[in-house]
Amino acid sequence: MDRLLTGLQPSGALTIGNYAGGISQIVNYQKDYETFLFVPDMHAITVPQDPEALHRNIINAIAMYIACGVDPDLENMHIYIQSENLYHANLSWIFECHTPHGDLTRMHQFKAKSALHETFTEGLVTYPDLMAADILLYDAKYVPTGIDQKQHVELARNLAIRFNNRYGEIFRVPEPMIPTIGAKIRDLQNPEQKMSKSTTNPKASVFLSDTEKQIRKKIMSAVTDSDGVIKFDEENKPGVSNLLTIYSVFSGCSIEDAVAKFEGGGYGDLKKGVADAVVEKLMPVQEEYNKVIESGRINEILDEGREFSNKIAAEKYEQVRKAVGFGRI
Ligand code: ATP
Ligand code: LTN
Repeated sequence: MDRLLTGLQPSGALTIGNYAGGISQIVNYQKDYETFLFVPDMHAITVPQDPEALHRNIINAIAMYIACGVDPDLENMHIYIQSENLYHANLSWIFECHTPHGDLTRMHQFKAKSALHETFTEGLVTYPDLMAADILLYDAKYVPTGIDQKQHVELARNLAIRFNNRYGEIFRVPEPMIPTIGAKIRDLQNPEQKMSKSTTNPKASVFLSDTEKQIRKKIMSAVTDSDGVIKFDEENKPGVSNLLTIYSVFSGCSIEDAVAKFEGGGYGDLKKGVADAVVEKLMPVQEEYNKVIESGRINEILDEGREFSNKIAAEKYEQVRKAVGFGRI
């Protein structure tokens, strides 16, 4: 079975963007692949985190994956926490020593995040090397993500190719798996930007854990435009196109069907339709979430994931260690 691998940072509560770009793809493909789904807590500390909140976000993320339909009982599903597997950091260091600094500072995400603060950590620079280690340790074939992570997966591909050329065939070259609809859900208040879980504007992102009232309020106050026409045109009508995209992701219909359903009507009706679709999907997810938290199963799931991921990663790391000449023969 080929492998799928992805992670969603526990840097806050998960958003409908994280659902569209990451979780829903895992749910759709989990029966066809061996799946490695992990919480990249080491990535989260590239920007400051409150330790208590970080612990909580990690567990809540696992419960939310399962509530959204990730099936921990599948034999080929492995759910784990990045920091519980020390091989990620070890391989990341080796990758840092094989990556030109300029390749890292050229990354879109680095540029965007480093611009938000007066100073930034070295971890924010080397973040894609850690992400490459996350992926390449497991010979993943596909990496399901939103469009924002495509560049990082490309860096991982390049590292794999360069490493293989220099040291012999060690890594499988992974491919990004980007959804055709929902690869970039936009910020509701600033549709030029992607929706993000660590936003500071409380109206910008819909969280999977929001109440029905919050969801409706945020969607009804989404920024659109003033021409009053409902059509899909991401460049000229990003706000309206975003609403159509969210409708499509949450109702399961195509963009064309979404346009056909709402065209000719007002933006108010479109927003109400989008809010209904999101509420209809998320209310049962939230009920399931509470059940998962109460079930007390999360530790057992994570123990299995830690054991399994460490076993696979240890084998790959041993190959790398020998190849680069570390330690004793
Ligand atoms: P942060 O605000 O902390 O950077 P984030 O909301 O951008 O977080 P990540 O943890 O970086 O989320 O991303 C987890 C997964 O969700 C990745 O696969 C990413 O591509 C995807 N994703 C994030 N935001 C969106 C979005 N707005 N639309 C589609 N996919 C998204
Ligand atoms: N960088 C990703 C999270 C992430 C990831 C990964 C995704 C860390 N390691 C490996 C896919 C594969 C993000 O910020 N969304």
